[in-house]
Amino acid sequence: MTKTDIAAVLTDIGVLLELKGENPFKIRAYQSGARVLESLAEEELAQRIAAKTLGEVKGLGEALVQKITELQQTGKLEFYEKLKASIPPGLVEMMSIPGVGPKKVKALHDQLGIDSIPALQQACLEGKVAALAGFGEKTQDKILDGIRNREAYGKRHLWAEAWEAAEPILAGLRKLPEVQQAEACGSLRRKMETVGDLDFLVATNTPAPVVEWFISHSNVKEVTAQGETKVSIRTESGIQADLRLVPPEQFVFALHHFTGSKDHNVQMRHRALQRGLSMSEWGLVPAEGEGTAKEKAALRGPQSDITTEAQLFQHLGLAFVPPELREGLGEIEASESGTLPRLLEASDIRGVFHNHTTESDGHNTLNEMTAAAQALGFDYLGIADHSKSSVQARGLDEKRLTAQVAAIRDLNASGKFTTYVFSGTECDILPDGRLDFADEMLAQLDYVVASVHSSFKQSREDMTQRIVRAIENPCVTMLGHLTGRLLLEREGYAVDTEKIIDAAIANHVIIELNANPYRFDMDWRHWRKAAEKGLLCSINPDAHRIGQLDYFQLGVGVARKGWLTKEHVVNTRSLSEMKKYLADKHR
Ligand code: DGT
Ligand code: CA
Ligand code: CA
Ligand code: ZN
Repeated sequence: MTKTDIAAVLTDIGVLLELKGENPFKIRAYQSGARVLESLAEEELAQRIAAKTLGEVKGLGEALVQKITELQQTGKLEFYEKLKASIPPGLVEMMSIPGVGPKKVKALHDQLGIDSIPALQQACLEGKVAALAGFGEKTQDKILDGIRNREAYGKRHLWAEAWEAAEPILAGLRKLPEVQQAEACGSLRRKMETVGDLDFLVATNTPAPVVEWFISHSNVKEVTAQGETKVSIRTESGIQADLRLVPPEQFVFALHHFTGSKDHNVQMRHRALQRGLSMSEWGLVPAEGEGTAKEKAALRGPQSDITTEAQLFQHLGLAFVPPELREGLGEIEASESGTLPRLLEASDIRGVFHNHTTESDGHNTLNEMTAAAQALGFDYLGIADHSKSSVQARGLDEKRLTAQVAAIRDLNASGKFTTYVFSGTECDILPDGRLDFADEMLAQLDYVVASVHSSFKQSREDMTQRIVRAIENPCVTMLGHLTGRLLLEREGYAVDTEKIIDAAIANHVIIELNANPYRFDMDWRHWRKAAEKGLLCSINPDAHRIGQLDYFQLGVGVARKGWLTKEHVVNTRSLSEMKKYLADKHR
């Protein structure tokens, strides 16, 4: 465990003890112990534990030293586990309501027997909470509000929603004359599929006016924490946003630190230590000598030789690691050995497959979709409306599909658009793995996306077999949304991903990276290995209206996160290459 993790446990113990109404001195010992620990350098903690000199640090008594050592060496603490087990989980949960701390929870529990959020809500509605000493009407209203907002605020957010909230804030920060540099860090910068909170970082010598703007710009619902160099707000849409303000010379170190991920940072710090350096949000300083990293960075003054992340990596003998790859999943090793991939870029995409029109459940006509694709500069557009079994999506039967094929042929012949249209289908994979159309029908199309849209509850084995059977059909060009997941809404159906990937490679079937922000399916975690084995990816917006063709850009972000290069992605190919690929597959 790192000192930050250990400090968090100590803080937590303090809170739990307070909930139990323990002796205030004991509680304070844990609280201040956590602070003392935070101020130690990571390497100092390890050194002192090894040398058994942790007790010499002011503020760490015998009992704390023993507990910190246990945590550092085993990652666990029996005292803590027992303490947690002795407290109803509902009490801890109640503290997630703004303004409700351990003292209030204890009072509510002792005097009204409240041990959960629903019970608390009920008591508030009955006016019992206002009647308690130290509470009152105002507090009761605030608690009720907090409970109502909890659901909206407590959850994670789709990357696209987070970006929508972040973009205007970032632009606003960059416009301020006091701001030299501003960046959004954290999971947003790393392009995680969901984002917990936004992390903004600003380089400035005069933080006050920047803080002032940040807490009062148009999207702020509530200021949740405010200091001189760190503030947090909640936006109207319910997203929490942190802003940190650092002097310009510290910016690059803070940028790297707050971009994370935690795992990446841990590995980078370790690498720095091997080179006798201590790496932190404050700077890169010699590891030995007196003082914390912060103090050393302050003493040393501006580190003018490192002003970009590329230089920071270079200082540790590494090539620049794109933020999307910073998950501690081998990117540092690849960077060291010069084998980092040259990641896919949005400008590499030449066209997109898997798009719907008004023929099935889309909102725009073939003409409108083609015009929009042309406006995006695409060389080709693939139409793949639903097949007849998807009744709720007005899936096409053979007759309507045949008519659509003819309409697309005519459109291409008309010379109306420079964008070439491929005719396809998003063909349902029936519960037994057969396709919704016979081969004779499918053979008239340029390509086939095969997708599961029914019988989601099949066993993992049946579902896997079902999909593999579809993949083995020579008419299938690509597999649609592998798991059918809807992020933050619906788990995907259970499948043996490995097996499906292998079947796709063996049968020359592409797997889609569905770029709809709710899907991002197949998950980025599978792509690196799959692509190394030879799997081809298609980045598919699954657009149901013209504006959604743009989703391909989100898909590129996810593909980058999955270590994909231009060569791994089929729709980076030119129109003639694409025509040839599809014709070959048909044969
Ligand atoms: P999120 O907000 O849950 O989607 O995920 P992140 O990655 O944005 O995490 P967040 O907002 O808690 O912190 C932003 C970055 O700051 C994180 O990616 C790495 C850095 N960081 C925060 N806490 C720690 C920590 O305890 N240890 C280390 N090494 N880095 C941390
Ligand atoms: Ca974050
Ligand atoms: Ca954060
Ligand atoms: Zn679909």
